[in-house]
Amino acid sequence: MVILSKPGIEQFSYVRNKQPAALFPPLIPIVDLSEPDSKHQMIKACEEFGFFKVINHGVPMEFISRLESEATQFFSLPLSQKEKTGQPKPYGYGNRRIGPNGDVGWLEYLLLTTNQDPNLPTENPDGFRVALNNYMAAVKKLACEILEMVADGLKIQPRNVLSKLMMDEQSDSVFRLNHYPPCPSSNGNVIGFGEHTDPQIISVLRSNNTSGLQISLRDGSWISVPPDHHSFFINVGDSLQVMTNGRFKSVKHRVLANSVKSRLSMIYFCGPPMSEKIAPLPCLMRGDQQSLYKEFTWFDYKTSAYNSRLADNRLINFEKI
Ligand code: GA4
Repeated sequence: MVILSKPGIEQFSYVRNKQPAALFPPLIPIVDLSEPDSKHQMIKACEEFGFFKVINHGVPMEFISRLESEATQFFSLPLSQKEKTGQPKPYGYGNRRIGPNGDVGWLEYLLLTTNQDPNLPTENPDGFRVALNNYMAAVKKLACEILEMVADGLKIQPRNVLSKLMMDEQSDSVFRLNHYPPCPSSNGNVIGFGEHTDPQIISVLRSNNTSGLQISLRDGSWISVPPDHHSFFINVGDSLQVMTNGRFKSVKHRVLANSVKSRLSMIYFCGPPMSEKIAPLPCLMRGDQQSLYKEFTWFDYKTSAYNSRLADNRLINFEKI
């Protein structure tokens, strides 16, 4: 059994004013990459939800299972061993504390940069490293494919205008393994990871078959995302919201702790190089349309994000008044 370090359960956040589940909640959009129409389905999903599920994604199941098993082994190590990874400043092993500004959640995690070999204090660090590299390479390829389909769907050229940011050697992408141990006293309302939007372009998430992920709809209501360990889930991040001048909206999401089962998720956050200007793509601007946002780089946005609390609206400081 995994014991999380302090703070104790009493210091955790709970979902307040939990609404009764809607009788007919909208279905999460599913994009089948093997279908000819998938790019249009993607655009619709990004506009309406900022979120969709991807099937027929081409990521080999063996890469997924291998990393899941390495991650499970890592999280089952004694706390003192896991802590040898170093604190997440910003990369390392984290337990309950999220980010530098006082947020806490019912989870432990490993936060890694995608272009440096991590320091892993396990018995077989090479096995874990190979599993991470295989998985990250396959998911990066999937992310690039999705970004190229988005460019096609938006009729923008060249089609690698977004994916090239990820292919760049300087791309500031981040990888995260989250482990949410069961929270027996939770009643399903303890916050595992508090509500937030992701600052990056898109995030590619895969989890085991334990529920917990919820997304917020445009009317502010929350819906649960049924888990599916064979599929990937894509979040539109704040940077893509800006690059589409608000046509896509970044999706607010959160994770609730499960009272019985462990949840394990793996997320690849697609970030641009630090010096990249984050601005509406000129080819998307019609006539005399103006940018809704001030000029800024990914470095500016990331710096501001790391000074914010999880639930803050981070884009508000970058909007033109
Ligand atoms: C949210 C998306 C990614 O998980 C992350 C998170 C980061 C962290 O956990 O250190 C942040 C959060 C995320 C946004 C606001 C700041 C920074 C925690 C936090 C309170 C790795 C990221 O890039 O931004």
